[in-house]
Amino acid sequence: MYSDSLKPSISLVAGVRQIAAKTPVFDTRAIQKLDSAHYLHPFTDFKQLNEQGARVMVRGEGIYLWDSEGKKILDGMSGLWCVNVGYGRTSISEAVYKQMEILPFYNSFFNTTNVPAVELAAKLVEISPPQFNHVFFTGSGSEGNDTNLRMVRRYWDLLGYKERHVIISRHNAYHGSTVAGASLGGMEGMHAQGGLPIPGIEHIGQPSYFESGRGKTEAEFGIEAASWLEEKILAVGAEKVAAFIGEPVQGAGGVIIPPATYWPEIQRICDKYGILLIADEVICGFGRLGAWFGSELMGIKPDLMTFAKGVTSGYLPLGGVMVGDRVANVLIDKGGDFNHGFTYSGHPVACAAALENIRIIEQEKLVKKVASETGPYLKQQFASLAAHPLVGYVDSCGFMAGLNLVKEKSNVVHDCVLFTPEQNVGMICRGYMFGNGMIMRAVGDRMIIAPPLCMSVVQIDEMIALIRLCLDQTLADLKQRGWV
Ligand code: PXG
Repeated sequence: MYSDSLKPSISLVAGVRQIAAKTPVFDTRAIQKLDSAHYLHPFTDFKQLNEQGARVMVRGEGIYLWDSEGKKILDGMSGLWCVNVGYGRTSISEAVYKQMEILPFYNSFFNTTNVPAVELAAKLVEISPPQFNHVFFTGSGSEGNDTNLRMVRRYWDLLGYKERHVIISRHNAYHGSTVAGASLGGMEGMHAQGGLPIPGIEHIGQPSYFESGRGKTEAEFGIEAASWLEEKILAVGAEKVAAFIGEPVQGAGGVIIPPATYWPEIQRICDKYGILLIADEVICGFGRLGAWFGSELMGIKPDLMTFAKGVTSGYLPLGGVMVGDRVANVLIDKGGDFNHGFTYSGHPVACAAALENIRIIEQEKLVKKVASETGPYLKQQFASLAAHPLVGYVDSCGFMAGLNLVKEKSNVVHDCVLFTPEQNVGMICRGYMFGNGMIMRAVGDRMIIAPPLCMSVVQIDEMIALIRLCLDQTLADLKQRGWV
């Protein structure tokens, strides 16, 4: 339990909205000190964080968070792309508590199973595209992509194609932080540490119109970006290529939304060479793009789909792979033992959380809302930010959106004058966002959001007003520095 100095007490701070009366108040400095002393955070410069002290989040409700200082924050990133139904859903906590009381754990090895895992498998099959009738559970998205790597190689081995082991992915993709996940991903900073990628993984360019589409229409660029896959297949040798993996919309890479022509062309190329298509739906799944899965929106028919995050809205760790009939039938009919799995595959409590989370998404029609009500409204409002003097390019897809900060605007997107990476303008802007109680991420100079799917039209207005205010403050700051 808490040491005395960390014990929560009830906030009675004047001026904090009524809802914050429930927010426990902690001794921030004491927690930061302990945090620095013992906790190594993910993707963090430890020394720098220790000097500055971590922000301590203590409570969440709907689309809002409160930190240990009682500050209310609008979470434009759904935690880490995952809290799709928003914070504070007591029905999920109740489902979890109930399952913990009945059966907190049992494994799915040695011919055993548990009721929530079975029910969830059936539910996932129900909401997935028709080619999916099976699921393999993991504890995270990274483990899901490790599973993909082993599964596609096993699939081709079983069919007698021992050479077909190469998986093609994209630069700036994010597929996780395990050795296979980081190798499949295309993050240079990750590859630079630990001798990655592992052999048998190749990367092609990402379909970023803003970065690479100069002189072309979006439609033309989509076809060109897909052609890089065919070039790579021919360079590697088609007989060696097992699969292509991609996020329908790249998340961590900076909300890279491909032109509408891109994914159908990728599908055509995969089909032409008989290559398996893996959609990494860890961010795009569970309604984020206004469909249960991003693949449906992009018009593709993947053989495997990785999921995690939104499956439980992040309330408990859970991930997995939806396994299409093409792969499942071979594994089942010819496979014998598949020597792969995790202690927490099909964890009953995580599965109970997922079932209740999906029930909420269905009951509140969140997928439909994002498709036809709040999603289009967010698109329209977010697009209005393009009028701001700092904003050179804006795009969005469902509840994922991004804008590029530029030094000088131009009607021709590719003629915008950019800031230098050293100026770190995205981080300056992010600082104003945090300062004003708004979580908006910076990926370079691209500012991105992926809000909870339960966000209302009124809350979208509140968020856009906050973003606009922060853009104004960033502009004033940059003017003062003489950068614009
Ligand atoms: N695939 C995709 C598309 C992801 O976004 C993973 C796999 C790995 O999932 P796990 O559950 O193993 O983390 C992710 C995770 C960021 C950020 O900075 C994004 C993720 C994780 C950490 C940071 O945007 N996405």
